[in-house]
Amino acid sequence: MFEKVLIANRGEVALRIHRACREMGIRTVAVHSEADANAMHVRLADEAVCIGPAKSADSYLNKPAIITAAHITGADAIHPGFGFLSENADFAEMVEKHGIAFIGPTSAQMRLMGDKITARKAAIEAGLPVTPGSPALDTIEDAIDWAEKIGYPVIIKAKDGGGGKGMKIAFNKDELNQAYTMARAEAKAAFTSDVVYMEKYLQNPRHIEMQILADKYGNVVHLGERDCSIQRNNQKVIEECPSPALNDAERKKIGEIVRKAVEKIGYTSAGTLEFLYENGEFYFMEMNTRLQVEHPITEAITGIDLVREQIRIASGAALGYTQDDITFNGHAIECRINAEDPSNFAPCPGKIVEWHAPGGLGVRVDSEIYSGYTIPPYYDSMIAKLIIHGKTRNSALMRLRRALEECIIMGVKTTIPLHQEIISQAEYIDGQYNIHWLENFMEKNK
Ligand code: MV4
Repeated sequence: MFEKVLIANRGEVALRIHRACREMGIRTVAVHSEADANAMHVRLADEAVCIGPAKSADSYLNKPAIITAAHITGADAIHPGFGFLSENADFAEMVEKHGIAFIGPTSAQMRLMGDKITARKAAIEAGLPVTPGSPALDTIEDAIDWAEKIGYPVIIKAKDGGGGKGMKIAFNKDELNQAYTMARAEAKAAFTSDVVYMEKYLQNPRHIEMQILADKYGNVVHLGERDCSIQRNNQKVIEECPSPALNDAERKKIGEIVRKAVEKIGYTSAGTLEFLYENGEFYFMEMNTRLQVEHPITEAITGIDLVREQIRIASGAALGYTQDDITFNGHAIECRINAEDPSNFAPCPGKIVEWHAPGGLGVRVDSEIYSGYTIPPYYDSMIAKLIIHGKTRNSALMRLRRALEECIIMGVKTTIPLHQEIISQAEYIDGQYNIHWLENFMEKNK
């Protein structure tokens, strides 16, 4: 087992990783930018190394600085968290080459599943359901041929795209030319490659993702699904598990398909397979080869500490349990609380004058903020995650409503009112929503 883990991240996930290490008797190294010198995980870690100025490019994305910090502190493993370098295969490779363990998949697995076209190919070969789609489209003629084969509407995506950038939809042949040309132009401007491909466009899907854990001996388990459809601008706002749209038979079926596919791919560590779900059918979209922001809701219903399991797997331990040992209890919902103006989502950094966290049975708050803490303007605006667990979805919703009322943050505007608004809507309460629901709701209530 590792003696010392360097946490190559900041904010609530850095504290989350520190906590898992602490409970495992592993010492921690916090790396931080000059702007994060007063962060809680920096204070709690056994050692702290300043790796650069506030700008992420010069600190949290500074590969040599992070690896040097690992060497001078004698860390034998690095946990990348999520975001930043967590899915950067070059970084994972550099870490491996420096004889330090990377807590995550191998760089080769990251490359295979991180590229949308190779991931789609690997998914098909591993038996995962995908949307009808095309290979790379070199010319508009290719696009026209493939659109005829697939059937309109179609969506054109950039190979290196992500988070909805560079996607264009065509409902008929007249719209295809512009969609293809715009997608390529945007891809060329925004990404390294301007390669684009096409899929059948699903008009009102849900976004359901499956959590898996795989060790280095071929053991794979799935930890159920998370419904992440409540989102805006490709930013998740509320996530829940289990999904209100799935019954136990569907959960079991897709779970087994995913488990077998991950075995075939030979993936190791924690991973998440993202699907679009429409009319009872799953369509593989992409795989996230990292721990995800919303992992705590899966922890709430399975009782499994995902960061602990990532560390155990990276250290060469076997899972020690099989799918039959995994049980799902109750219902969990996560609200991402951002320091943003809820009327326009403008980031709202600044000093937190007063912070009172909610508590009680089934209430978890993952956050690094404290009274007197100043939220820096350099990083993303998420400042806390409220994770609620209850026996049923309704009891979880009642508890969430109570916990949001108890959550006091003075000094900065937050998205708490938005969460209170969403969970009071009948369609949300009935679980009847898809990926467009929140944007439509906000449009109607502007
Ligand atoms: C799609 C789709 C509909 N049909 N692919 C958005 C970013 C990336 N994850 C892929 N995305 C989508 N791909 C097909 N064939 C709709 C989306 C999409 C979306 C997916 C999940 C969560 C939120 C979304 C918001 C807009 C579009």
